[in-house]
Amino acid sequence: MGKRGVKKLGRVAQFALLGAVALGLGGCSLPTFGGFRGATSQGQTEFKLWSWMTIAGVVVAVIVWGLILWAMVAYRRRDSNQIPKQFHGNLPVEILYTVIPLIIVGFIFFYTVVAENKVDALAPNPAVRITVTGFQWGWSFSYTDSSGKQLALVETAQRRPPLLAASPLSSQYPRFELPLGETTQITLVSNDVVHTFYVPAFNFGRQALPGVTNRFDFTPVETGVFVGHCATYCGLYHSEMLFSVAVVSPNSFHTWLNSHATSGGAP
Ligand SMILES: [Cu+2]
Repeated sequence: MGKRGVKKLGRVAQFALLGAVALGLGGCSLPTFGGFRGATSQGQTEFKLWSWMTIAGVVVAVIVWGLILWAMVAYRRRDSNQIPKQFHGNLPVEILYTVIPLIIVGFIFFYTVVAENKVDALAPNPAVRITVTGFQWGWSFSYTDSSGKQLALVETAQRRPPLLAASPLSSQYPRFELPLGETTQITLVSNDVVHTFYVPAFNFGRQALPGVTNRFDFTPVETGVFVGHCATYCGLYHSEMLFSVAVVSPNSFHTWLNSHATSGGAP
């Protein structure tokens, strides 16, 4: 590698570093790289992981593309009669390109485990408990107290669904509510086959498996109405397994809960 080559290489590294620093300093104005910022604290954790992994990927890509370009330009054929020096094997380089990816994968593994532990953490005393049941083809959202007694119920209208193909926000699909800033624990089950309860804006999806109970928490950090759908093909009307979730203030939430109280009454 000539002096000029080293200088050019230094410049490529500088660009990569500058890019990473600019993105880092951008803070909350980080581009989303096609992801959602996350309307729950769990979703935000997932978004952070996604962002840093994408930034790391971009940095690696810039370095790799830079090196390829540099090699193409610096070592292009100048003399049509000259054959490049022939050799094979380079132990230090081979060790380097084995060790660096191993370190990168180690980092990704570590931060993924940390993020998933946060996302999967269950609050000991959630403010709200909902049992979500997936069935062919719809959802039921049963609000319960800590003893499992049902307080309120929202569910897909019982019908052999003709294809509505309406927006998930349509009143023909169920909408359940969550209180802003409070933790809701979801108990997810399936009545028949495998479904996936998926809310893109929460950066969260989990399978509803027959015979298995999945539990997870949502702590919304943003009010709004967010669409959700089944994300595992589960039969003819899979595409009709739509719903929406509204995040509202705790006061409006309790008013809403009372208006949906099942006989026996909400608190
Ligand atoms: Cu489904």
